[in-house]
Amino acid sequence: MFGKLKEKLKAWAGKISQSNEEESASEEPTGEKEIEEELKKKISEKESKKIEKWKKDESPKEKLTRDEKESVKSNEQIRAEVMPFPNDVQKSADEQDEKKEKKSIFRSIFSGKRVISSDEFKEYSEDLEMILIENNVALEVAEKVIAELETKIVGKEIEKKDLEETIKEYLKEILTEVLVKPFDIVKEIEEKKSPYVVLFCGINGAGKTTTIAKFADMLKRKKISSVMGAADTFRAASIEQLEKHGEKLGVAVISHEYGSDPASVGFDAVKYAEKNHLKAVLIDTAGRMHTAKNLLREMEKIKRVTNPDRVIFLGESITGNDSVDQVRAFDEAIGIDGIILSKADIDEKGGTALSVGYITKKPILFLGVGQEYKDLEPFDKEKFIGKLGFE
Ligand SMILES: Nc1nc2c(ncn2[C@@H]2O[C@H](COP(=O)(O)OP(=O)(O)O)[C@@H](O)[C@H]2O)c(=O)[nH]1
Ligand SMILES: [Mg+2]
Repeated sequence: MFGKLKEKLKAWAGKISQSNEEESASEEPTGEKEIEEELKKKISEKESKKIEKWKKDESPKEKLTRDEKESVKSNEQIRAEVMPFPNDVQKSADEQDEKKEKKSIFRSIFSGKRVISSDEFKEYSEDLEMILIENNVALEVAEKVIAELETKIVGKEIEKKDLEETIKEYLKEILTEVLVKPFDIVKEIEEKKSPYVVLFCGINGAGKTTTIAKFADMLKRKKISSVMGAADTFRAASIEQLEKHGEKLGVAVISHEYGSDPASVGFDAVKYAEKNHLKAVLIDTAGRMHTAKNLLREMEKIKRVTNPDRVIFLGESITGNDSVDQVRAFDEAIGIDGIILSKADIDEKGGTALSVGYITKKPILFLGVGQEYKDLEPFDKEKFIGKLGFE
């Protein structure tokens, strides 16, 4: 799961820190010329100190003579004191080794912190934006991530050796903030005295019917009773599909004929649960087209009639921007409380979760991770971010 985005983000963080390593290395006085400059600076400091001392001296004898001046300028001597390696570059292996050692001393003096400029960041952030967008992160979410990262790193002093880790840490923080913490729906069901109604919405093929069956199974394993309402009265075989799950799971299914009013199916399911003291009512719905006004109107009516405790949007994690458009349409029309993303098992990218979560500011509650009943995983923000490569 999500291997692609993980790899790309890792590589990106590595790239930006590597480039800084190269640039900062060129600032260190590692070359022959720079070392020479550094020596000159030290030599002239020594010289002026000596001259100052002589100037202070009252005895004329001791005054600075031409010869003495000459001797002061005998830089070779001072060079030997300050940095005893030869002026003429000898090519012998020993001398090369010695030089390397000297250079590394200089490097350790000059290494340390690094500041990333705004221009430098912009150059790399274009790459980051592409990586995010290619991996199903919606443009506005990618832009937000980049803007936040920019405020965190541009102009700040960061230890060079920690740069890659620091960037990764910041990205982790930002992505964690993008996602809303999920509420505990199972606990809510357990605690409610009357039947707890969950209305599932989403377009055809998103995985609603399968997920409702998984959900009923999960509740059953926790000894929580439920009933499923087959309120998708439109799609061929949808009622039979849910009834088959009901039989397998030993969970009751309320259904009417095809073409009947979905709201009345939902209503009957709630009545059935009240009468039989069941804890949860799980209502399946049709999802012809998320843009079709009549579907959304139909959903509004089901919502009004069944008065759900939670409306859950079902989206596919593999569809990226389509899921973003869908979740927005359903949220605007009926208001959703949470999200379940199916097919995470076949999603290499991972960006849809970030997008739908950020766009709606609603939590992702579960991920569908396969076609079996057990394949419904509670969504764990930290674990998800970890899977994106930020353990
Ligand atoms: N791999 C995988 N397939 C899934 C998952 N959830 C649902 N499906 C499959 O997606 C297809 C459509 O599911 P369905 O429940 O009928 O969608 P609905 O039209 O929204 O009710 C079916 O073939 C399911 O088996 C999942 O988490 N992983
Ligand atoms: Mg269905």
